Amino acid sequence: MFRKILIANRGEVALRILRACRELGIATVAVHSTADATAMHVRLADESVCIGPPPPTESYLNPVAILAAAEITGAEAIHPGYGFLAENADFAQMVIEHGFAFIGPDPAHLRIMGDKIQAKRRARELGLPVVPGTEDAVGSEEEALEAAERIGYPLLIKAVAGGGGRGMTVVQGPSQLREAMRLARREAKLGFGDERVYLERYLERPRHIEIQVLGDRHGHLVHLGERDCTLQRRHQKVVEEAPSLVLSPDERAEIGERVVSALARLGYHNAGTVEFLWQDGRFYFIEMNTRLQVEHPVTELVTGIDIVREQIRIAAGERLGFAQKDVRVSGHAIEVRVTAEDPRTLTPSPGRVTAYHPPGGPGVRVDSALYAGYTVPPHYDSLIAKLVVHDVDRAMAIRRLERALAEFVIDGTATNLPLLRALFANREIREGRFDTRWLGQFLQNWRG
Ligand code: MV4
Repeated sequence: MFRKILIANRGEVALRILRACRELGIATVAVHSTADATAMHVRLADESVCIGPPPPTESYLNPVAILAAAEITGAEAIHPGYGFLAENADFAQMVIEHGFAFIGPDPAHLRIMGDKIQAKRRARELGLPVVPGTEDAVGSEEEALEAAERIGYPLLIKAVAGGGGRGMTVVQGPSQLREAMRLARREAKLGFGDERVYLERYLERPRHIEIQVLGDRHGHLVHLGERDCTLQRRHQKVVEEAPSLVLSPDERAEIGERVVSALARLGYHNAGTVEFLWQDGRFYFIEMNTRLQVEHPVTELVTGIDIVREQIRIAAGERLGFAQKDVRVSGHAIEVRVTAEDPRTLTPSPGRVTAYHPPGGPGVRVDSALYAGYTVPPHYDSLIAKLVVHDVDRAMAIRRLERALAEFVIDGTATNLPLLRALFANREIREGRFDTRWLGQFLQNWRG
């Protein structure tokens, strides 16, 4: 096992990794920008190194500064967390070439899944269901019209270089296609510097369901069931839960087995998540995340498996200590993302936190790096806390979540707590009747 790990991240995820290290008896190195000198992850780590000024490109996204910090502190491994350099194949390769362990998958797997078209092609070759569409970028408008006849309408024109919901154009019928192609290519060129686009069947009311996997370096893979992350706003997840209301145990086992067998053929190891759109009983692969995810606690609560601990053990070459038959999903877990932003305008609201009182009690977990007196810096993501609850079933989990949301006090900075409270008072949310467009529509009418 490693003796010392450098954590190449900040905020709540840096604390999450730090906690896993401490429980494994591993010393920790925090890195931080000058804006984060008083941050909680710096306070809790055994050692810390300042790696640069506030802009991420000059600190948390600077591979040379991070490798230098690992070198001078004698760290043996680097955990990238999520965001920043977590899925950067070049960084992972540099880490390994400099003699450190990268706590994540192979750089080759980061590379494949980082390219949307290649990822989709690979997923199909590996036997995963994908959205019907073109296999490559489409060149001419004629080619697009021909492909569209095969795919059917409505369809989506997606920018090859897009992602996170950017660069998507809906086309209702053949009469709109030529004009939409011209527009989409122009926008893709302007927005991403790459005009290539491809076509996909448009799913109108999907749910977002993702499968969590863990695999060791000895070819042993398991899935930990799904998370339903359908409630998103501008492609940012707001609520995540497990299990999904729409899957039966048989359907869960079936998609899980398909994902495990696909990733086993790929030789994948460490933690990973395969994202699907789900509509009318069918799964359609959209992408794979080759990292720890923000919403991993939901899975930890229903399975009892510590995903970060397993990531570290796997990177150290240890074997998974359990088999698929040992994984049981029990009860129901819900996570909500608390952000420092005005929920009506979405404007970030950095500033000094004057009072901080997180909820507690049975079945309540708060992952946060906040403390009273802390000033939320303006340079980074607005996520300031994740509130995660676990209870025997969904109805009780919602009651517990409402109770916890009522206890939660964050003063000094605007947060989306009022929005989260309103959300769970809504009947359709309580009954689980929503799709990926639901939250956007709710917010158009919500005035706090
Ligand atoms: C789609 C889709 C419908 N049909 N693809 C948005 C983010 C990107 N990863 C995939 N996205 C979508 N792709 C087809 N063929 C609808 C979405 C989508 C969406 C997906 C997941 C969660 C929220 C969403 C909100 C709007 C659109």
